[in-house]
Amino acid sequence: MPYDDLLSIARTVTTRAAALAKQRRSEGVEVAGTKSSVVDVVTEADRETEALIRALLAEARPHDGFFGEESGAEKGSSGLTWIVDPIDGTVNYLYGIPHYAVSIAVVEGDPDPASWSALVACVVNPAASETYTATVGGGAFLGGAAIRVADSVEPAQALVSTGFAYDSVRRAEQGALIARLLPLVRDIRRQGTASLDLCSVASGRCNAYFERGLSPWDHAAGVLIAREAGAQVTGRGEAPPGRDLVLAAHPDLASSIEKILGQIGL
Ligand code: LIP
Repeated sequence: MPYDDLLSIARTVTTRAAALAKQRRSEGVEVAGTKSSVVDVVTEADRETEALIRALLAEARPHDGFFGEESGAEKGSSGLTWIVDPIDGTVNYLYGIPHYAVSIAVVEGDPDPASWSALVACVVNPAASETYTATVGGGAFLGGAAIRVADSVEPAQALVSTGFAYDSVRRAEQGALIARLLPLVRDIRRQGTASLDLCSVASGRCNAYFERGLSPWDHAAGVLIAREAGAQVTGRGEAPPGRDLVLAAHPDLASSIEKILGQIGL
């Protein structure tokens, strides 16, 4: 397969980083700083894990670019860029909730979700010993098993996952929207880790996921995994998924969910 080498590197690096994150979690985790708000935290483990990923990728793929949550971007010369969230689900990680992941994707083109082409993705939840992978055109996998989105359902039977911003004003708006959505669907899940939310749609554990305000590293890998599992993943309408909106669901359900979200004020 054309992307086997990249997939092997992605899996090895993500797995090693996830093992480090799990080890640090077992030793105890503290807040090392805050970013956009007092509840948008970073831990030393975030920084240490990204440094490990950066070093391993520099050794394996010295001419590729890098774009990580904690240490920013570095342009490469190969046309490929690694999009890295060293610990997605940082608040879960801080509290010891076993639902966080190392998320790594390699993309072709500019490191801009509006235009990049994702080639390979790997998301590892070390607490659950689960590894999701995908290559473009090669399908999506949980461990060695191929995964597919759940069959389409009516919105009233849809289990919908979402997430909220770190900004309290945005959260008030998002909470009001969820109050309007809740009676229109089966139920809501707020699991706290965008990459795993997208993997939940890919593996049929949720029928749909939507969130506004995500950073590129939050969704880069999960979008490819969900798409390769048969999900439609977009922004609004035909727009690509990005900071304005990420919406993932079975193609026959996605348009109904988007219509409902529009009717209730998304
Ligand atoms: C998180 C996302 C989650 C979102 C949180 C936060 P982080 O990323 O995975 O879906 O709801 O607000 O953005 O900050 O843990 O890397």
